[in-house]
Amino acid sequence: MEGPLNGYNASDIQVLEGLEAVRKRPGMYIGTTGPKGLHHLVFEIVDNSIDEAVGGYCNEIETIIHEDNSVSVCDNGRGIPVDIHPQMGIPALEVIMTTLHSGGKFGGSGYNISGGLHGVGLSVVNALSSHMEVTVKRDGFIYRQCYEQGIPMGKVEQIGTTNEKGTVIHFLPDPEIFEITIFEKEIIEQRLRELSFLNKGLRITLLDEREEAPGKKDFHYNNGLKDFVAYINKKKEVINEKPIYFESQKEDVIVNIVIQYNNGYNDSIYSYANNIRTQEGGTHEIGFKNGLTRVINDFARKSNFLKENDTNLSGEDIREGIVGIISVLVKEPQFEGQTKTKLGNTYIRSIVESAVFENVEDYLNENPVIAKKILDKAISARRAREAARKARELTRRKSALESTSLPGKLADCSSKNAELCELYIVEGDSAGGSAKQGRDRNYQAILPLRGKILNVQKARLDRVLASEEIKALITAIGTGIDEDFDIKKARYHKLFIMTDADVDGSHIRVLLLTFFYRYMRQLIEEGYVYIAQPPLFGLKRGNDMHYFHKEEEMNSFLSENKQKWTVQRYKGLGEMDAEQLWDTTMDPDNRTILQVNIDDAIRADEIFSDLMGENVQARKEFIQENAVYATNLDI
Ligand code: 0RA
Repeated sequence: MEGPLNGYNASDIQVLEGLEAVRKRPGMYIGTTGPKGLHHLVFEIVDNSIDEAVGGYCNEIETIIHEDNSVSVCDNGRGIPVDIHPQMGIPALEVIMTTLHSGGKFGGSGYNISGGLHGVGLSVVNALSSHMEVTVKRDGFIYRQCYEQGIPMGKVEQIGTTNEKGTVIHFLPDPEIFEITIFEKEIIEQRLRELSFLNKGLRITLLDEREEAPGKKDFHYNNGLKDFVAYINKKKEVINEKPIYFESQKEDVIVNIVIQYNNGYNDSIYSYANNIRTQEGGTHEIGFKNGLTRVINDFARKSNFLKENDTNLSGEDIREGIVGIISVLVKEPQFEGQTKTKLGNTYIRSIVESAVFENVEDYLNENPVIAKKILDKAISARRAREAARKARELTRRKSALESTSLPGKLADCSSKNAELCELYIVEGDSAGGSAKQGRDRNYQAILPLRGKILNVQKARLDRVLASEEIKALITAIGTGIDEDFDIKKARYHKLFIMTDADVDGSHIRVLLLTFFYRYMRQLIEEGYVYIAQPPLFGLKRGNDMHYFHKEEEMNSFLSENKQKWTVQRYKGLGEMDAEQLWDTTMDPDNRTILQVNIDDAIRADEIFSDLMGENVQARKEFIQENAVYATNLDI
């Protein structure tokens, strides 16, 4: 075969055209060239190894982030085939690495794992890497091929012998393509942990060689989804210690489900199709919900919990406090929806629904004491929901009667153009006063909050709606909450949480974020929510004033400017006057703000349980490094 290094032939040209298309429009294949797209490369490679594991050919996957931010993924699967591809006349390995094969995949389990978000393959990662190297151990030999920007730098070579098997893929993302080429360990770790929960028995390891003292993290769960649910509920009080768990297979469809209730009020349903998180739900999730609602009502009637004249429990009542994980494997998954994370195959619904019905029914019959607890919870959820509905109707009627019933404490801005308007939610009346004086009243509104707001993690909606602080917040923002929420009604497109830089301030901030996350999530998803960053230190010399967010920054300034400065340390917003607050924290030209983004629901749940639960140490640790859920915008 004539390689690209020594003259082109027809298949080389095809390859080059394919790679060029990927490099020209990377967004089409991996979504973005930002951090999300960068990490997608790792997941794409890992997914191929996962596919080997799903097929039963591999039980170990090693991931390494190297010092130069290149990544290696190593598995003990069958190894990518190296025999000559009959049509292309070159080794299958080279075909797999360099061509955008659409449709049917080579080998694997038959459950196409990489059918997810973008459905790209190894060749896409290759095209977007400045350097890539694949090592295959197979049939007694070790083979290797290297590539630059997807182009082979020579043929597949036999470089040694071995009695092992497997594949190692090492790649360095191309800085010409990506805005940033630094991997975040936590993002990779999160996904690897999730994958190992979803594939029980599989061992996945992660080593970050950039760390000072690198240590291998090992994810290996022999109980799969049962371990997953225990992980999610680890800080919660559970109602059924022994989770409801089953695996079933009908036709080609493999269904794995776990259910465990906690004493909270949220429902947390995590669904997966072929190991891909189906954020937008789909037929498997609908089948799950239908099956569960049917079986619980059925059981409640048979056991005389619901009397003849009682209406059925609603799905929502039945799901209060539930953590449910649904994982299905489907031969030809159809992914739909805006982000292609909604499973579309219609026949899946009834398969999951009847599996849930049968298996949950058995569980309830075998565990009558737990069954009673679950029914009690659903019935009290129903009662609370009734009360909340009445409370909500009351607020609806009230706002219909007095249409300009904005809260008295709100100092609104004069502009009515919501896109330009900003709401500062400020801790305490005194800081609220400074903010009111310092603001630009054209587009900045101030809402002072007094003291702690209610912890919505621990209260049902009826109590949430009874809180004055929360009512003021809801009316000021204008969107309504929960089922009534409508982002188009937002009166401001930027909401700033401005609290003191102390533990109370952090706590209030987290309470507000929890409230937004539970009842106005779209505000967070659409990037409306920010955290204001007042400085912690000020240096003063005559009229010269410098502000700092970090002590180190102040110290390095001091060592470069060895005059005599008066140091001010701001413990609370109240210590700054109106002008200082404007200059440092509210003036769009000078302020530093953090945009809140929470894309991972499991991580978010974990964070909020840490923060809102009883674990004080976890809370402290989190507060000290709360940049985890915020992106520094430095505007
Ligand atoms: C094509 C065919 C076969 C395996 C693979 C690809 C394969 C790909 C990757 C990617 C990462 N690790 C991998 N492991 C295997 C099946 C070959 C056979 O039938 O032996």
